[in-house]
Amino acid sequence: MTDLSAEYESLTSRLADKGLDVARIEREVAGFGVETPSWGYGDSGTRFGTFPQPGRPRDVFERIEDAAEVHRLTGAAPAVALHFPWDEVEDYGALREHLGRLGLRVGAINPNLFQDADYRLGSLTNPDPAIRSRAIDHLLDCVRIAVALGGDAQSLWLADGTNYAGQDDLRARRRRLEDGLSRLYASLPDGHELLVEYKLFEPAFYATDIADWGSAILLCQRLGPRARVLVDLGHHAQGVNVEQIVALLAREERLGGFHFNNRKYADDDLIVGSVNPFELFLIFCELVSGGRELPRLTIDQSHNIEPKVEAMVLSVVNLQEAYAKALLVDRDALTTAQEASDVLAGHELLLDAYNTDVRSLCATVRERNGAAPDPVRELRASGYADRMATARSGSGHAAISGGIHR
Ligand code: RM4
Ligand code: MN
Ligand code: MN
Repeated sequence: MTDLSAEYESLTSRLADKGLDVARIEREVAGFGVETPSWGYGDSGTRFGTFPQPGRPRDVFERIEDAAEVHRLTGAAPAVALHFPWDEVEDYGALREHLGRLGLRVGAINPNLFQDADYRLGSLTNPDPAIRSRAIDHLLDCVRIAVALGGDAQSLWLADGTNYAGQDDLRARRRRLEDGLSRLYASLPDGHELLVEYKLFEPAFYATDIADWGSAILLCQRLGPRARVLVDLGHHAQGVNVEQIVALLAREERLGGFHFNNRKYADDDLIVGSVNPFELFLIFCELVSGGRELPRLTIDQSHNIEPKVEAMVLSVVNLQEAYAKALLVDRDALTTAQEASDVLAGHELLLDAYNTDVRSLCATVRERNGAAPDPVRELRASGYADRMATARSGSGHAAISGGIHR
C-alpha cells in the first residue's frame, strides 16, 4: 500500500457518499475475532510425507506463542482452539496462565476420537461397548479440561464411519452415536456449548456417521439447544452451496460456528480465501444478514509447504476483509431489489461490495487497534521466523504426530 491514509480517506468518503455508516462498519471490523487452531502451528503433512519446518513449535506452549504472534500482528485472533490429546499437559493451571500472559484465551476444546488404534472401526459408534465407553471417557475428560482452562465449548469432529456396505448396521451405529453424545451433552456445565462438525468422507469411504449438515442438525435437535452445527468449508461435496447451509442453520438457531480454510478438491485445508474468495464473501453476507451476532469462528488449516505463522496471518487478514466487504452491502437496496423481483439488481449490489478494495480500511482499523497495518510485511520484517528457528532448534520437540494430517 503506497499511501495508507490517502487511500483510506478516499475509500471512506466514497462509502459515506453511498450512505453507509462508516463508523459502525469500522467498529464491527475492530471487534472481529477468530480462533486459531493449535494444530495449525505444529508439523503436519499429507499421508505421503511430512516436511518439518525450521522453528516449528515443540509443544503446546510454543504453539500458543505462535498464536500470540498472529494476534499481535492482526489484533483479530484472541483465542486458541486446542486439540486433545495433542495438547495434553500435566498442569492446566500453568497452561491457562500462559495463555493469559500472552493476552490470549482458550477457544473451543476439540476431542480427538480418530487417532487411537482402538478406534479403527469407530469410537462412539464402535460395535464394542468397551471402546464406546473409552470414547465417552475421553469426551468427559475434555469437558474437565475446558473447565480448567476457562473455556466454554466442545467442538467435535467424529471420524467414525464404515468402508464397506454390510460392514455394520447403519441404524445401530446411529443409536450408539446418539447415546454417546447424550452422555457428553448431559455432562456440559451451564453455559457450555457443543459444536457438532460434519464431513462427507475421509477417513471412512462408504458411510460416514455424521456426513452432512442434516445428520448433524438432527443430532443437535435431539440433544438440546446448546448443541449446534459446525460448518467446515472443506467438508462438502464439490459445488455444494455453503452459504445456503449457513442460512438454513441460522434460521433454525443451530449455526454453532465455522472451521475456515479453503479447498480446491476435497478437505485441502489451504489458506482461507486462497481458492474461492467470492464464496467466503457470500458466507459472510449470510453471517451478517439480519444483524445477528457472529457465531464462533475458527481457522482449521494444515499448512504443509507454506510458513505456518504467515499462512495463519494471511488467513486472518482475508477473513477480516471478507467480513468488511459483507458489511458494505446496501441491505435496504438489496431488500428493495428482491421484493421488486429484480434478478440482477441484487446480484449487482453484492458484486459492488465484493469489488470494493477494503484493504485500507482494515489496515487503518488494525493500526488503531495496536496491531500491524500490513501484518504479513511486519511479520517478515520482524525476524520472528528466524528467531524461532534459533530458539527452537533443540531436540525433543513434541510435533503433532499421527492423525489424518500426516
Ligand atoms: C478434520 C476436521 C477437524 C480437525 C481435524 C484435524 O478433517 O476438520 O475439525 O480437527 O481434521
Ligand atoms: Mn474442521
Ligand atoms: Mn477437515
